[in-house]
Amino acid sequence: LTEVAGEHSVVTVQQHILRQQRLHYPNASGEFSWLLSGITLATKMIAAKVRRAGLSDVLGSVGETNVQGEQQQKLDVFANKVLIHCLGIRRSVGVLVSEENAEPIVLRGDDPHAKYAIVFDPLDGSSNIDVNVSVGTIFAIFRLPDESWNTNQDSDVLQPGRNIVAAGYVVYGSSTVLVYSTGQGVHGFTLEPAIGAYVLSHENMRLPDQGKYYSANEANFASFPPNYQQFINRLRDGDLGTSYSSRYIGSLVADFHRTLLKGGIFLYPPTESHPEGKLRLLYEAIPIAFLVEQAGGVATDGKERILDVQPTSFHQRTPLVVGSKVEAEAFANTKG
Ligand code: AHM
Ligand code: MG
Repeated sequence: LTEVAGEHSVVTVQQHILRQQRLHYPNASGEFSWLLSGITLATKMIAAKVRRAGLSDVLGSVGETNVQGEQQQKLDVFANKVLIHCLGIRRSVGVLVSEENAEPIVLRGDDPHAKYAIVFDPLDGSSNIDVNVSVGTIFAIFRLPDESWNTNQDSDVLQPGRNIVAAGYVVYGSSTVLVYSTGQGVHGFTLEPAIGAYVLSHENMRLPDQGKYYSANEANFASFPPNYQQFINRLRDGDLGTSYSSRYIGSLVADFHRTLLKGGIFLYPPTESHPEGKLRLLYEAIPIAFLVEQAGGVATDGKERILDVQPTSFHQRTPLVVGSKVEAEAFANTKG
C-alpha cells in the first residue's frame, strides 16, 4: 500500500486493528476485529444521520423517557437501534448494555462462543443535537468469564474498568473522529466522507502533562464540594503556573476529545441535583478512564482511580475528574 500511495499512504481503522492484532496477539482468531467492525459500521450510519439532522424529520424528542428519566431524542433511539443491530449480528457478542435500555440485552446467553460484553452510550450529549453542537458514541468491550454462558450473572458484565479489552468513542463534530485503544496506545481516525472509511489521522495520542483549559459546568459551582471549589479557584488564580481558560461543551465525548488533544482537566463533581455525579460509570466514565490512562493521563471519581471502581449496577453514576497529570495531581492535593 505504501508503494502505491507513496508517503501519503492511507491506513484505515480496519487495517490498523488487524496490524495491531498481528503484532500483539498473533494467535487471535480475528473475531475481535470483526466485532470492532460492527462498531465502525454502526457509527458511520449514525454519523450519516447526524449530518442530516436538520434536513429530515429527526429533530426533537420522541416523547419517551429513558431509564434515567431523561427525554430521549429521536437520534438517540436511532443510534441505539443501529448499534444493537450491527453488534447483535456478531456471534462473539453475548451481552449488550446500553444507556437507553434499562436491562442488559442478552443476545446469546447459552453460546460459549459469545465471549464479549459491550457497554455503550449510543448518543451522548444529545441535548446538543438541536443546536448543531458535537455529540458522540462511547463504548467499552469486556471479556465475559469462561462459564458465563452457563450462569448469565449480572456480575459477569459488571467488571472494573481495568479489565477492559478495548474502548473508544466517536465524536460527531466538524469532522467525525473515531478514537480507540486495545491497551496498546490510543489511536484516532477521521472519517473520510468521500470513501466512507475511517483513516488514521492521530497515531499514539498522548495528553500533554499540563494544559490550559479546565472544563466543568460552572453554573453548579455553588454546590460543588469544597475541594472542587478550592481547586477551580487555584486554577483561576494561576496557582499551577499558567493561566487557564474555561471550555465546556456539555458533551462528554467532545469535552474529553479536546482534553485528550490539548491537555487540561474535565470535572463533573457531585452536585445538589446529582449527589452521586451525573455521568454513568460503566459506559461513560470507565471507557474514558481507560483511554486517558492509555494516553498518559489520569481519571478518578474525585477519590479513587476510576478503573479500580467495582461497578454494582448497570446505570450507576459517578463523579469524574479526568485529564492531564499536573492538574490531576493538584486536584488530589487540594483540600476543601
Ligand atoms: P446524556 O448521556 O443524557 O447525553 O448526558 C450526559 C451529558 C454528558 O455528555 C455531559 O458531560 C453532561 O451530560 C453535561 O451535563 P450538564 O448539562 O449537567 O452539564
Ligand atoms: Mg450519555
